[in-house]
Amino acid sequence: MSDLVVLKLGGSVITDKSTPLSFRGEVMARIGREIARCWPTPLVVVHGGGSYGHPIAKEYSLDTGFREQRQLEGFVKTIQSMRMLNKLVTESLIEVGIGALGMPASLLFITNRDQIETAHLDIIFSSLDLGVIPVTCGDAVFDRSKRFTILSGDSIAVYLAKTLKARRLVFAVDVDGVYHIDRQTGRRTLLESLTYRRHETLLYRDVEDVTGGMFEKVETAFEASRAGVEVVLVNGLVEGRVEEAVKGGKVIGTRLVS
Ligand code: IP8
Repeated sequence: MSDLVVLKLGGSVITDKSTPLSFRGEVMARIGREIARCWPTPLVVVHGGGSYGHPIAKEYSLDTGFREQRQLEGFVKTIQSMRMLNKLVTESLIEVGIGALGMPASLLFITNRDQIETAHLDIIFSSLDLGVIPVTCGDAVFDRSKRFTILSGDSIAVYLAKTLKARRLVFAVDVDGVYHIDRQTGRRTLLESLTYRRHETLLYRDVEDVTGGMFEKVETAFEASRAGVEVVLVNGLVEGRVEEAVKGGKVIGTRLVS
């Protein structure tokens, strides 16, 4: 187990999902400053698609794989759009003095039926070796069976945390963590820790993207937890939580318990 931390920045944290192509520059700058204070923790940053990825991916049904010629336009447009967002995220980190290198997932991963089959990790290893933070993202990628698909940032973050044997995986989301919702009263209680059993019984009420909502996120995150990675979900919109979670401190959020 290394000291590596994988940080997944949710698309709903770094973009405004109600408006296409709206980057939350101030939020990202603040998260950048928090990351800078975590130095010298080795870190890999993965971000979601938010308003740069999901609207186009949905419009062209990219998650279904190749069905018609028209989708190719959506495939390349999604990749272009995610490159723009990846560049903005990487630039925000560089602006606060962090050595960061953007590397869109379309050039790193090939999937087979949505599962990562080939991963070009050399670039990630070399970056980490040099003390440069790799910054990748959910993306449209080639798929051996479906021709292409959408690979979520969550799947990438979990894959990297497991493969690189990270100590910790932090999900920065736009809520405080996972909630228990009382079926009768509708009252929500934040769960500080969450077992898989409990997760299966919870009500998850959120809008689903092409890559799924909170249920899918937690489901995927448990794969890392089962592999021995500490997993915590925190609110990336609240100052200080990303920093504390990356450092492994006590923070408001939900920890997964395997
Ligand atoms: O926002 C999906 O990544 P996610 C990326 O992490 C695209 O689910 C291109 C929709």
